[in-house]
Amino acid sequence: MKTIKTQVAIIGAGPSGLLLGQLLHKQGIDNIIIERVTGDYVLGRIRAGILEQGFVDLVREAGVAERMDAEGHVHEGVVISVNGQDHRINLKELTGGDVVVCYGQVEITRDLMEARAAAGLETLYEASEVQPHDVKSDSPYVTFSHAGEEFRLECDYIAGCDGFHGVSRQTIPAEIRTEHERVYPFGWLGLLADTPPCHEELIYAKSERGFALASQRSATRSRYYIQVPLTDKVEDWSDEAFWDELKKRLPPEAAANMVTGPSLEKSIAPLRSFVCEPMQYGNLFLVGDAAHIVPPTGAKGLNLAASDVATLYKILTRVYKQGDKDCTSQYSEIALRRVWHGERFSWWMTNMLHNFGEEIGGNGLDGQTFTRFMESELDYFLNHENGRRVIAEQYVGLPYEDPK
Ligand code: FAS
Ligand code: PHB
Repeated sequence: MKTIKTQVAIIGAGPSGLLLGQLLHKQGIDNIIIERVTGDYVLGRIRAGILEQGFVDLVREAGVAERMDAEGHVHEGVVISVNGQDHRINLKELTGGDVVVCYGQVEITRDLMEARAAAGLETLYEASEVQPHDVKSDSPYVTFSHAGEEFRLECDYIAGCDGFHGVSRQTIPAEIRTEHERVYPFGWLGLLADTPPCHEELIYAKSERGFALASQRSATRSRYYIQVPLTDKVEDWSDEAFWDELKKRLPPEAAANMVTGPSLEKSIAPLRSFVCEPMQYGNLFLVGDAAHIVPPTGAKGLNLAASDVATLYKILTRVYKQGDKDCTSQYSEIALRRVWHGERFSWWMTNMLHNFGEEIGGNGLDGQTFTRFMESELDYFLNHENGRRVIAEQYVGLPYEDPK
């Protein structure tokens, strides 16, 4: 077994791991990333598209914002449509200036990968049997296989950035972990196409037929979703059937502007709310999807990963720059406070905008009664400025919290 050393071992080269690695590098903190698949495989995942202000600022602090600033689209508002009636949430006006940026997760990940390679930082792709050890000690380490060789990576801290199906969360003993979960009775069928967006801003549409979302990646590339039953398979949906259903759910003007085309990618994602507490165990810190999952209705998944990264980055910088090791104990509490705000907002938006059919949608109500309660809630929040402000503040993202 070959022994190598670093200060921070990062498991996972998704956006969490790459962004953390870049920020630590900027502070002169040595880190190595261990990734299970190839870089191309990571880039092949079509995921998020909306960046909160805090995420944008963090990418700039990491020194990787050039393409995002050049190609990302600033969105000052977002539309919530209810049975064809549009309600524009003026994000900038209601939050005193905050906005969101439309720039794909794939692009952010690509930019971070390129910056890491340019800085000559080590990312070990196609690693296997990755396993954290002695995380409660001051000398934790990670073992793994890579290119036919066995490795022991000795470090001070381990950042578990390895997503929902990773190894890090399982390293926290089951008797220590509390896991909260809500699995929704429907999924999202997503389609990516090289067609111009049907509207300049995003449209979250609630209709009698179910939820739909009109999003975008650029002026020439669109991203759309429709709510589908969990029993649906992606092969059940031809491109034509998707476009027809999408037009029936979006407001009339957007449907009329719709430019259809062949799908570049089409997939069904299940929706769940999930939180693991605590988000740390000894010198192991869970970051991003390794610790929490949200339904994408609030555009929070990637953005909550970013706020975890910001918290851990600030704490580790204090450890190495000021010798303040004790501040590591604050990570889980600070991260979870913002995670739960994002979880609640995403759960709330999902409840208000989807049709629950017969499923018991929560509070012991049958689906149709629950849906009626939620329609009334949505009606109140959309038709009162204070209600729109609540949505706007959460959508642009609550402020990040600094360690004490
Ligand atoms: P990731 O899962 O992205 O990355 C984890 C990395 O760890 C992966 O590269 C994986 O290969 C690696 N890994 C796993 N196990 C390992 C092991 N044992 N050893 C080494 N490496 C290991 N969020 C939004 O904000 N908006 C959206 O619209 C949205 N849509 C989504 C659609 C889908 C289908 C999915 C699945 C997620 C979506 N998300 C969305 C959430 C998503 O963007 C995540 O929040 C984001 O990828 C989180 O990044 P990471 O925490 O880096 O986790
Ligand atoms: C996307 O563009 O993929 C997207 C945007 C906003 C969401 C969910 C997904 O809430």
